[in-house]
Amino acid sequence: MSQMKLISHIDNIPSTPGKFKMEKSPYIHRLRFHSSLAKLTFWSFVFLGLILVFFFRSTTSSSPIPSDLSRTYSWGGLAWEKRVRVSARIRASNGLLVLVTGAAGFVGTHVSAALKSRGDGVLGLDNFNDYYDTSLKRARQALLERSGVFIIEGDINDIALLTKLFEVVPFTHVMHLAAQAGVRYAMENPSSYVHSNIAGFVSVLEVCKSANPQPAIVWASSSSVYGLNTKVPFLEKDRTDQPASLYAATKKAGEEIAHTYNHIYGLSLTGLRFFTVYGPWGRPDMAYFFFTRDILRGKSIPIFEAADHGTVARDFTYIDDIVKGCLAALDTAEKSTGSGGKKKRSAQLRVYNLGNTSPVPVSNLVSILERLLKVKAKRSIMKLPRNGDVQFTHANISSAQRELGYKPTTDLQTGLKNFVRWYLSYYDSGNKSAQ
Ligand SMILES: NC(=O)c1ccc[n+]([C@@H]2O[C@H](COP(=O)([O-])OP(=O)(O)OC[C@H]3O[C@@H](n4cnc5c(N)ncnc54)[C@H](O)[C@@H]3O)[C@@H](O)[C@H]2O)c1
Ligand SMILES: *C1O[C@H](CO)[C@@H](O)[C@H](O)[C@H]1NC(C)=O
Ligand SMILES: *[C@@H]1O[C@H](CO)[C@@H](O)[C@H](O)[C@H]1NC(C)=O
Repeated sequence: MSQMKLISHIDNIPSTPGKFKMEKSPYIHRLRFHSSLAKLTFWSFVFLGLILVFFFRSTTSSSPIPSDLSRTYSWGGLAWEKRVRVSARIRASNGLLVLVTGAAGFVGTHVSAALKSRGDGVLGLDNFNDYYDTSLKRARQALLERSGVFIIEGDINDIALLTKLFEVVPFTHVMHLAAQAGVRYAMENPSSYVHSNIAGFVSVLEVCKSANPQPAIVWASSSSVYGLNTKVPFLEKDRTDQPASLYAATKKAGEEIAHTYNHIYGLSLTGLRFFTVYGPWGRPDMAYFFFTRDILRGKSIPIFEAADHGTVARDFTYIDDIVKGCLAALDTAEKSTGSGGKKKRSAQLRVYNLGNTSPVPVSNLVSILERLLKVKAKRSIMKLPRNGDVQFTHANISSAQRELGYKPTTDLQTGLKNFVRWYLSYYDSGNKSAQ
């Protein structure tokens, strides 16, 4: 590490040496001390060694943070490539060729199935990390397999794997949904957010920029980028510079990174700010999901309220509406304009809110669940902790409406009814081990 510091100190030497007090910096003394040729050679080797160590660490670790740091994936081979090709086969006359990252996830599964069923070629990618019950991810994988979608098991940070996939299939689109989600988990495992939402996104963009032809990319940002904003409804052009969680900060970083890759390499990029997505095959870490579980088990559920008994509300958006928005974003995406790492002209850069435009207080969500489950909830009212959750979200969706034809049609009652029906059949049909 001291080599790094040494170099940055050398960079900091001003061009007018008289103004620079050398005595103040111990590193400059060391520089003088080490200035013999032998010493320089020695430090060169140390430095080279460090570079090699970093290089190997970054190429061999394809570890799926959350918890299992040692896992690596095997991929490749003729049978594997054949499965990739079959999964990516287009059946509709003007079908797209889409790589879906995070395909074993909640939104990824629904989007993959919808693309496949309308005749697009679809290939999934997911690292099946254990942030939540992996058996649910496996069950979604089985569901997709039945409809002909193959999910590659691998990490979006694995550039060799991504490059290989683009060699086998000339994807026209990437639907990038792989991410570390969750607001509170960011305090437990901050590096998983950096790994998947920042480093992983950059890997995806690096490979897309080098692909020939470059694909258009649609990716999931989040309503959480609106952070502590109080002006509602949230509009795309509102400020997004006061995130309330590391999760939100990494999604905001993603939007800036998207701008850069669009600007330099001509990648067509569309960010979708999802607002609290719910529905069948949903995420067990989200309130509507674990409220359902805990109500059925007779456990008390925490209902947060803001200061002065303020209501906490969410703009809950049903999964089918989100899927329509994702497909419309793919269908309206213009081609990327770069090749060989250079852009030919400016490319499309978009960001849209995908919400439902009707925030519902969390206590109403619980009342709806009570009615659907026919069980009274044990409510325990608690202060909203200041660790990432914001008091309310509310989307202005007029630009998605105008440019994507996005129009949510499912209200919370109807959507939760579908969720509860799924939940009961998934966990109760000989399956009491709901997690
Ligand atoms: N569900 C929501 O309410 C909501 C709201 C706003 C934004 N989003 C965003 O939408 C996207 C999809 O969310 P979701 O609810 O389906 O979450 P999810 O956790 O169910 O799906 C994400 C999937 O990505 C995979 N993944 C994570 N890191 C990976 C990596 N490094 N390499 C490969 N795969 C990796 C996970 O295994 C998981 O299956 C995410 O980007 C999320 O941040 C979701
Ligand atoms: C039921 O849940 C368990 C554990 O969550 C899981 O292993 C299994 O795949 C599920 N079974 C079905 C039929 O969905
Ligand atoms: C949503 O934003 C548009 C501008 O894009 C504005 O005209 C409209 O009034 C907003 N809607 C609401 C409900 O604030």
